[in-house]
This record gives sequence, C-alpha cells and structure tokens, in this order.
Amino acid sequence: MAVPTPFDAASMINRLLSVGMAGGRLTTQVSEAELLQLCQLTKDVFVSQSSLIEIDPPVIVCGDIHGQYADLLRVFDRNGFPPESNYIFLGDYVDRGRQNIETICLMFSYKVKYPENFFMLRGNHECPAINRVYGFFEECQRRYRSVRLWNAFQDAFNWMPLCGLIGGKILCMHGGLSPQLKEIDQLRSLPRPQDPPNPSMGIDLLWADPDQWVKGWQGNSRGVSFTFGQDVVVDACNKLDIDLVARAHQVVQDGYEFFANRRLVTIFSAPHYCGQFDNAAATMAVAEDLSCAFSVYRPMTKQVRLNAKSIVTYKPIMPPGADKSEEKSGGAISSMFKSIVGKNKPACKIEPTPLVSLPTPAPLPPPPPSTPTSPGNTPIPPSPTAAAAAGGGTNNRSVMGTVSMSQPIAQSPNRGAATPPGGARTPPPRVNSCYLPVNAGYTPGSPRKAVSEPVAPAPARNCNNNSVYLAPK
Ligand SMILES: [Mn+2]
Repeated sequence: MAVPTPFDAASMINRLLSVGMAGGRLTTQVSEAELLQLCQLTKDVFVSQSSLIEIDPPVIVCGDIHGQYADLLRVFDRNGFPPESNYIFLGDYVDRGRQNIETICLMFSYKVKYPENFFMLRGNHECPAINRVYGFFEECQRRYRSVRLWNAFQDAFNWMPLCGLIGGKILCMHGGLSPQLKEIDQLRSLPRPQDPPNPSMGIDLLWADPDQWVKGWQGNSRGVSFTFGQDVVVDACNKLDIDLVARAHQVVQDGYEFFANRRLVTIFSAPHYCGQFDNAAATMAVAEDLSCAFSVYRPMTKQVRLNAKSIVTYKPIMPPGADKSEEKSGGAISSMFKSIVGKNKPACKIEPTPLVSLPTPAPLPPPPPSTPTSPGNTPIPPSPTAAAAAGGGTNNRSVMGTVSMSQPIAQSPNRGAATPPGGARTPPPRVNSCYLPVNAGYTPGSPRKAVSEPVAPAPARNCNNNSVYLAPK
C-alpha cells in the first residue's frame, strides 16, 4: 500500500474511528507502512518534549485503557474528542484488551496531530518485556504478521514521558512514587530513550503502588518496585510542593479511589476490566482552578446513548456484513453494544502468574517493617490483578457528576523544562463545594496562551465532598 506523504493524521484518525464500526477492518484500512510511519512521527514528538510533561489545566486525566477501544471512545464521547478537551493519559494503553492496535494508534495519531493538547505518559505495559507477553505482541503478529511493527512501537515507547505536572501542583505518573525522588527537577532529566532498568526511579514511577497497611516503603508483591504508605505520600507532597499525586495502575472498583487523605488518587479508565471485573471506570477533570471532578463510567447493563454526532461522524468505510473477517474483535461500537446486552466474551484471561521476569527485584531502601504486603506473593503480575485490595479505600465512593468541558479548544502549552519548578503558585483554596469560582486562588506560574473565554462556572449542584479536590494543608 502506498504511504501517504506527508503523513495524514486526520485521515488516519478517521479510518481508526471508522474501524470501530461494525464492518470496519483495521488491516485493510491501515497499512503496516503507515503504522511504522506513525510510530516514527509519534516518537519524534516524544523526543521533542520533556520527560516531565508540565501543563496547565483544564485537562482530563485518564488511567489504564488496556486495549479497550470501545471504552476509550466512550471517554472521548463524554469529554469531547481531541482537541475539544485536553487530555493526559497515565499509561497502559496496550495488553489485556482485544483492540490494542486501534487504541494505541488512535492515541498516537492524536499525539501527532495535537502535540500540545494530548499527552500520554508511559505505563509499565509500554515496556517490551511486558507487552511481549500480555497481548500486544501477539496482536501485532496475528493482524499484521509483523515483528518489525511491534519493534517500532517499542522505539516510541522508550521515548514516552514518565511524569506529568498539572498546574505545578498535581503530579501524575502510572505507578507511584520512588524512594529516589527528592525533587521535581529529577523528573525533568530522566534518561531517555530507555527501557528503565530494575531497580531505578523509572521502574518505581511505572510500577509502585500505595498501600494503606504499609508505613514507609516495602517490597511490592508484584515482584518489582515498592509499595508505599500514606506517610510517604504526605512527605512527598511537602517535599515536592505538590498537592496531589494522580496515578493509575490498579483496578479500583469505582474507577477512582483516594488515598492518604486525598493527597493521592488512583484513576482507572477501563470499565469491566478484561471482562473479568465488574469495576467502573473513571476520568478526572481538572478545571482551571485546579479543582477536580470525577466522571464515572459504569460497566454497561443497558443501552448506551451515543450522541448523534459520534454516530454520524464515524461512518463505516466497509460495507455492513464485511465483518465476518478474521478480525472478530473489530467493531468497537458494535462490541460496545454487545457488551450492553452482555453477549461479549471476556476480552482476555487474566494470567494468575507472570510469564516474564524482570531483572532482580529492587533492593529495599532503609529497612522497612518486615511483613510483605500480601501473603499471596504473585511475582510481577504486570497488571492490577492484585489490585483492588491494595488501593486506598479510605474514602466514600459516591458518584460524581461529570464536569462539562464546554470552553473552546483549550490551551495547554507544554511548558517544558524551562519552567521554574512549581514556583509562585498558590494552592487552590479549601472548599467543600463541587466547583470553585473561576481562577479562585490559582495563580499560574508562567504565562499561558490566552483562553479566549473563561471557564463557565459550573452550576452548584450535587455538592459532594468527594467530587472536589481539597487542597491539603
Ligand atoms: Mn500498570
């Protein structure tokens, strides 16, 4: 197939959205050569940006996706397809789910097309030792018969940023904190390209987990990195001058879960994970004043409402009936509807034991209390099988409203390494209402591109403490 030159990201996006429809077939719509080109271009964007993504709100923060393409589309459908809203994803795009290639390629295409408004952090599954084994490699082989393609993805993954910093106050990563992390500047100079060696700060950022039963640092039952206690989170917030740690990496029943008195939140955005959990998913909308609100996506039991625009916009290229192909997993929207009526099979099995081993587990830092986190020591399940148990769990769990991101294309300049570390920012005020007035108490630390209209103050409704981000201290 001829490779379009220059690369046409819009065309790629349209085709990827179309293969989501019944009858769409990825492999006939998108050639391997184009995907190789997409990987290269995405890598170039990663290379051009810092390993610490520093952005200003508003932005939607999303957790694990794991190849659940229909659910990714659901997130965009609710919050606005890029660039209508800014996004930062916390990693784990591939493995486990059944449409890894659609998922990662749609996201790469958005990254190429909207490099300053769409951000992707690296997850532990964006590492060759993991996605070689948990589904992505197999999918590249089955659908494109191409190891070269899989390798091209790894080249891009090795350049992905590991952390994000929103408004200088919300630190984002896939896994968690690291005992080596003493100041934000370290995150700006993480070595890339790299498949992070074990042990290293990179490994911790990708793999660590909070644990409410732990004090300080302990070995992680995943067999890699650590678990850390509330005390560690509080310390880190003070030391790094941040208000909140936003991370993913563990299935949490309601899609999000606070920890350490709301100084850490876990966000997981793959509902009905692997078809084997009944978890809801969530995304977190950070408003300009740094207030946060969660949007929850329940595993679907009844008909989903897709707005007319989505349906009209993404017409299938292939005629209906062409879906009796080898790509039985194709058809995001149709599988969405299948899942509504509960007919879809689980997307994958969750391996009880790891099939890969990373190098030796990280040695423990200063001797922690001795008992391991959980008795069932499963070495390196690279995904949240052991998850829900280890989450924060100290908070109530009622569902929040969705934040409406109605302002025009949001400006979210990647301020890069030139920005002075978090300085000159005042934390958002403590409030108990869902939404803060525009810009209340939040002073951007550096000039931002003008946002042409102010964020419409959201209606004061349904005020539930859980929906707000409360500045600690
Ligand atoms: Mn993970």
